[in-house]
Amino acid sequence: MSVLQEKMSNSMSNAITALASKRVLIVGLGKTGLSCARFLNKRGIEVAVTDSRDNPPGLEKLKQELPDIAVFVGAFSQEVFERADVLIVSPGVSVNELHIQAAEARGAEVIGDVELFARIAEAPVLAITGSNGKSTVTTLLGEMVRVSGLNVAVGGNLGTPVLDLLEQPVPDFYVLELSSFQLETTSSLNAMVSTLLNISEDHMDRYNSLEEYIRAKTRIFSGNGTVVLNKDDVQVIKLKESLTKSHKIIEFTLEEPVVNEFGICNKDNQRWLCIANKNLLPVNKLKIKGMHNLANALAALALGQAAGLPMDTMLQALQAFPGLPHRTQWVANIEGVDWFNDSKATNVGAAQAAINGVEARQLILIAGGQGKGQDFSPLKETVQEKVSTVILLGEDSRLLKDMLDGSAEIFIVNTMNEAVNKAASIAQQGDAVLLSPACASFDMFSGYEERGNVFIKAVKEVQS
Ligand code: UMA
Ligand code: ADP
Repeated sequence: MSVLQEKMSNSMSNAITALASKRVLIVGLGKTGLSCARFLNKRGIEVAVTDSRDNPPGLEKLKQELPDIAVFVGAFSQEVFERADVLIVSPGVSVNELHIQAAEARGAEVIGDVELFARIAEAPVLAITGSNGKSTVTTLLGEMVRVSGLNVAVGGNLGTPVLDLLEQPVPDFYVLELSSFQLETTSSLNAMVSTLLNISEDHMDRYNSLEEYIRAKTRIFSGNGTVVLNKDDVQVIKLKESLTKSHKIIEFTLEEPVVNEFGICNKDNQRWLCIANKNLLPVNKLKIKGMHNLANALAALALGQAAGLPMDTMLQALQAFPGLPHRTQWVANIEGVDWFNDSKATNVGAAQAAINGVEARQLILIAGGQGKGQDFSPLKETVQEKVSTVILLGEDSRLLKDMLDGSAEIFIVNTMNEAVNKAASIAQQGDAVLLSPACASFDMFSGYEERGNVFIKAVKEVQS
């Protein structure tokens, strides 16, 4: 066994041994809960699992694969929580949940899967959070590592639970997308480089205030790694003061950058991505569009540079990156009208970015769904400036209509098909139709992917 392998297996066994004498309860049986149960069971740790739904998504698989594990479904029971020394809580379950609070008060340890991962992982972690752009930056940075000829494991909120990444051979880097929910239960991350891309209201049904949401996000900076900050975001840059002593900071901006910053320069009537006054790549070489995507590109370059990746391979990966589905994804041009699927825009900040990023004679916006308690008012000004018609659907369509009243022509419809047909009946050559809901999708769909796919299907029907 090499020294490195020995060190790795020591760290794995220390974290696991610490759990061996404890009664471990996994809270939540979705992707995360299932991955925790598999991971710990494989290493001989006895666990129990609980979920407050009667038939949680991971139940069938758990029963098939690990029939001996104790599972408690239906309303959370005090008795089950009382027996636990360590709670591994899924991101969808709030740590303010009464049973969790009570367990913590009597001395139980409350962690998440990312915390367990952090105690075990032996390769450096590059960590990304923010209200918007996380998945894009995470995927892009993962590509930059890969194109640089290194091994990378990419996961977290993006979809692959972090403990699953530990089942693969140890890579050169872990690139993790982390949500505020995941960060709430994480304290040992110590990322080599981390970033908080931006802050706009989201998940206000889970947090008591924007400050509480920001506090959860800033946990990504734990340790003493390099921090990448968005100079243009007032809420983000406010955090700089508290960080300067322990962290090296790199900033990015959509303005002209100064020393060591990444930004946008104008030269010979062209816009360039640059570092300080050095041009890196003309903006028109990028496949991903919109100012928000320039910010994402700059953030990824800054993260990659701090991780020691070569600039030339990073730029190669950036030029080739087509973007992710459901993020300002171009779907079709039908009789001169461009259709875009931005179903992943689940909050106002994301929708504003997409609306500002689409160029058209007139823009028709399809929005609505579950607002998650967020303040819709910042959307009004953006709609007034850029949007001619708004078509609303979903649970909070009335709330949105009241808020947007007077800023554009507004229609309320019942289904995505109706929304698409309405948009098709209004749009004229040179216009664009953008699905960018500013809301979660769970009132009508299984998630943003299904919502985007239903939209695409309806658009294709208009086309045929
Ligand atoms: N549950 C309870 N009681 C509750 C709430 C939830 O028992 O009060 C149970 C549910 O019944 C369900 C289980 O918890 O069975 C679901 O767990 P979960 O919501 O944590 O979902 P997972 O399937 O484990 O997926 C999670 C992330 N989900 C959330 O944060 C809500 C996934 O992010 C992530 O991809 C996955 O872990 C792997 O890391 C999704 C997401 O929507 C994409 N994230 C939010 C976002 O991006 O805005 C933060
Ligand atoms: P996240 O993983 O944080 O939800 P994504 O990369 O999946 O972020 O993008 C989701 C949506 O957020 C996009 O469809 C777009 O509307 C918007 N968006 C992406 N990047 C940014 C950014 N840097 N600033 C603001 N909005 C953004």
